Amino acid sequence: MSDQGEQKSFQERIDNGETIEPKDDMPDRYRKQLIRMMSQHAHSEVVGMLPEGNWITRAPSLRRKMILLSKVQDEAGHGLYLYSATETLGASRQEVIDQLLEGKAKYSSIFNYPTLSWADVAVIGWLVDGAAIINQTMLARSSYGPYSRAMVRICKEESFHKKQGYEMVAKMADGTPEQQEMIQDAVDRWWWPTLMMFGPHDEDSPNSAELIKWGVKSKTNDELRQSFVDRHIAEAHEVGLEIPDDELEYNEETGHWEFGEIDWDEFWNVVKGNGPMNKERIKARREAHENGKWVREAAEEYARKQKLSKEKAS
Ligand code: BYC
Repeated sequence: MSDQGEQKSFQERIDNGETIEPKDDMPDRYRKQLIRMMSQHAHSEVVGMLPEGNWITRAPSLRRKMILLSKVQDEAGHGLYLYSATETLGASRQEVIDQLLEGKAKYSSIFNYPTLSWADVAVIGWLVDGAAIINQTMLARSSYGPYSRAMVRICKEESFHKKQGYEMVAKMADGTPEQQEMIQDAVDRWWWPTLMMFGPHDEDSPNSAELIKWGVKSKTNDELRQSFVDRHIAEAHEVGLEIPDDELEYNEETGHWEFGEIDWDEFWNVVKGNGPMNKERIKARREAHENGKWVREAAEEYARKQKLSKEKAS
């Protein structure tokens, strides 16, 4: 779409709240932005299985193990929806996965932190899935049909993920002194990295204005971060947990919590690949990809045979 008139009518469609579908004309830049964002999102879901997956074999009860197994499987499913949705834009699954395995693709910074205790599983469900829901509820109204429809399904599952996390957080916060210490320690370690999930401040976010203009996002990074803070501080206080921020203060006038500054050097360091677990995460994905090679080959062979037998029959 190079013609200015076409670009204008595309913008009108967006402004009228129409959904853009894969075969519709769209500006190259819209397509590129979506491939960038959706593939990063797909990678985040798949890499995001690793921190919690670390605890599957050590879950403290059968019930907790079943919940965790099902949650981690859900994240794999989210990755599949999102890789499929990205394919509708003409980016092959192979191409985007190769970028991840070569260490060239971004994925959410949050998954480059280690899960040191069982309490981290609870806090990931509560905070990380809680942050994801706030962001993804907005994306469920995104202008690109396949992305928004994937988000509707994903949000339903994320909502269960958050509930199971918060239930576990509440239980530990009401448990033995050791359990209370464990859960507070996990909150102390995950709070700030979770705030980083929402991305840089609006003035430092090169993509936000364009994504908002095209109806992909409808809120800015800072607006979403504020919603997260307001909601989760109330939930923390309800179960007697402290938020590790000395500057936290409720502003009666705005009705919002004011909070301290994020360590942006830490954020960019993690995004650039130098976080505590970046190398391990990519190594684990490469190994999983290599171990799954026979499945991909078998599926391709099956599809080839099906095609041959259909051709013979016709
Ligand atoms: N980490 O211009 P900006 C889950 C990058 S998984 C890494 O504001 P944008 C779950 C950004 O990509 C779901 N990189 O970008 C799974 C850009 O770089 P490029 C996680 C980040 O796109 C398992 C640059 O910084 N959710 O829920 O407007 C277990 C400038 O940023 C980050 C998603 O993936 C970051 N945190 O906004 C449990 C949501 N932040 O590409 C749970 C989908 C920024 O220009 N994505 N960058 O080189 C989004 O909503 C948006 O892309 C972002 C960034 C808010 C992340």
